[in-house]
Amino acid sequence: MGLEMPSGDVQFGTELGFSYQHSLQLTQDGHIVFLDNGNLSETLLDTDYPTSRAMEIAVLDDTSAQLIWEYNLPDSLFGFASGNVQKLENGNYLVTTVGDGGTSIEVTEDHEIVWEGKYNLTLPSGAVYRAQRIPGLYAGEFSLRLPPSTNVDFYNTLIYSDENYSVDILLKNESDYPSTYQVSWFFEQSGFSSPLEFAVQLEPVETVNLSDEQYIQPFPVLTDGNIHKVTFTITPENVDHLQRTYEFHWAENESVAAPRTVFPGDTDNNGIVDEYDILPIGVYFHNNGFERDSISFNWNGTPALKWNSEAETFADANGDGIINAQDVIGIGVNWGNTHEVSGQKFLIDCMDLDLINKHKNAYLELYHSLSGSNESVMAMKSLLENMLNIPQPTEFSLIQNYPNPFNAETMIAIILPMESIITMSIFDLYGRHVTDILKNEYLPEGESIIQWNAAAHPSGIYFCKMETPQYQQTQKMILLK
Ligand SMILES: [Ca+2]
Ligand SMILES: [Ca+2]
Repeated sequence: MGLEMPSGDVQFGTELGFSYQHSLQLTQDGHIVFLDNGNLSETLLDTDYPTSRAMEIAVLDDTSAQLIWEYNLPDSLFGFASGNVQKLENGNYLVTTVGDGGTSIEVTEDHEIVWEGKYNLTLPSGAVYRAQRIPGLYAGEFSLRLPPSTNVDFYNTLIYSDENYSVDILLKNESDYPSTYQVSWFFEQSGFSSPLEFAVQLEPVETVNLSDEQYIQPFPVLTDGNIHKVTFTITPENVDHLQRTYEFHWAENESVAAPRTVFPGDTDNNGIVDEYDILPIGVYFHNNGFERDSISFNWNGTPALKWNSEAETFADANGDGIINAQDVIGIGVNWGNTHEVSGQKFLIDCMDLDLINKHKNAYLELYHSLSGSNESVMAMKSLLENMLNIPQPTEFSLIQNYPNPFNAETMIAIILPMESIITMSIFDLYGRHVTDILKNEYLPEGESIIQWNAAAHPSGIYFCKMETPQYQQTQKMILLK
């Protein structure tokens, strides 16, 4: 526009004297910012060398514009083509030129260069076209700062030193964009059955305390002698891959937080693995607690987080976080092993009838889970038989199935005076062999329950025949569909 246009259509602006122009930015106040490549500046503006310029103009009306700001680039940064100017939020200008291998400079209103970037490109193979400063590549980045506390570094357990037990959980937007974060948090053992969720909107670098009233209120800091586990999952909206989960435990003091040492199978922690170690498993049957790092019966002192009831910590022999019949295996595996006792013993009195009766069903389930005839199994069985007054079978018996008549599933009980090899077959009313439910299988001494699903067979009378090398017996059953 420094010259008359051949078309004759452009009637104004020639006094600005620019020659070749690249890229326009419309600013928020309606001005136009652009780069004048300045190829003809020596002619039009009488410069000493071809001079590229950054310019900001205000268009006043259809026929007039006003120069707001301009900046002449030094000789070395002359850019004959490409380049652009971006007015930044701070009021400075980012000027980009192909000059000197490609250069961006940030220039203040007063023409001071406050930042420079070199692209080191060589024509013709490489040249900078335009450059834009953006707030950041990663929208939604964040950090979560956990409460100030003493970290005992065991399963990420924090100890509260603050006598008010106040808790700050600080979420910071680490990106340069306003971001919304979905927060899902879960406080185990607090009575919440599922994670609680809410959203937080944060400006760039803004920090909020998630413990504040509008988010989590009140944050449940408990001083009940237990370790509490807290899980936070933060998901920036629309940036799911940045989702992170934070887990930590907290305890009110060192003695609660300190690791307990579990020898798998010594469930009462009295220093020896014997039949009495089945007793805590019955008392704490199906209770849940903290898992250990690995599930193992290795006879090592394994550090474990204290469970709510400390005794339970030792009853979970394998460390999977639940107390069940699996943990009895640890007694068998480590039978007779001893260790030096540290900490409290948690002996269960097998003569305490109230306690034993209260957990009778658990003990019966454990009793029936015991199979085999090695020393540990025999000793535990004998202990439980005495405790629970379980009569020892002296005879073989095939008990009438239940339910009967049935549709289409029924249960058949077998009682054996010793471990035996069993075949159990079904015959129809005409004596034709229908199926084998058991074929030469070993069953333990005592009672076993066998299920038969007759869905594939028609209604009618069937006979169930149990055979062992020493004994056989048949029962009649009615399938009614
Ligand atoms: Ca023991
Ligand atoms: Ca377990």
